[in-house]
Amino acid sequence: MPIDPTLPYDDNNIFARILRGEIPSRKVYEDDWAFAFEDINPQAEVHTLVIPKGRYVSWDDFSAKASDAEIGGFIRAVGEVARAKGLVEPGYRLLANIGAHGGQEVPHLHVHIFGGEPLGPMIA
Ligand code: IU
Repeated sequence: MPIDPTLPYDDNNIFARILRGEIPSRKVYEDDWAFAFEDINPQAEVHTLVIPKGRYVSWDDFSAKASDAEIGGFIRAVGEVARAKGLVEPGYRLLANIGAHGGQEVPHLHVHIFGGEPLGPMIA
């Protein structure tokens, strides 16, 4: 079920629990601002999720409420993950779903990194 991105942050959402280490994940990167792990249902040869450590439901509240340091740190981390996975050449795709029309299922901001193969025009 797509989530309502205007709802308050739920500290028990699954990605909050992954961040706290209560649920295992295939971690690929972590720094002060972000945590990255492999998607459990990959839609491409490489499908990694990057999440901020802060309590943000979606790109909407993140872009509105996060500090410049959080935003900068998170965006830099997304690039670090892509570089660490060797995706820069021949390229990759970033995606963030927001709310019902975006098809967002988990109420903690996540950026999908897709790559490792030529991608079609759209990917969920
Ligand atoms: P969405 O943008 O909210 O639609 O994407 C949620 C993603 O989280 C989706 O690709 C799931 O496969 C992925 N995921 C996960 O990696 N681990 C989980 O425990 C759950 C979802 I629930």
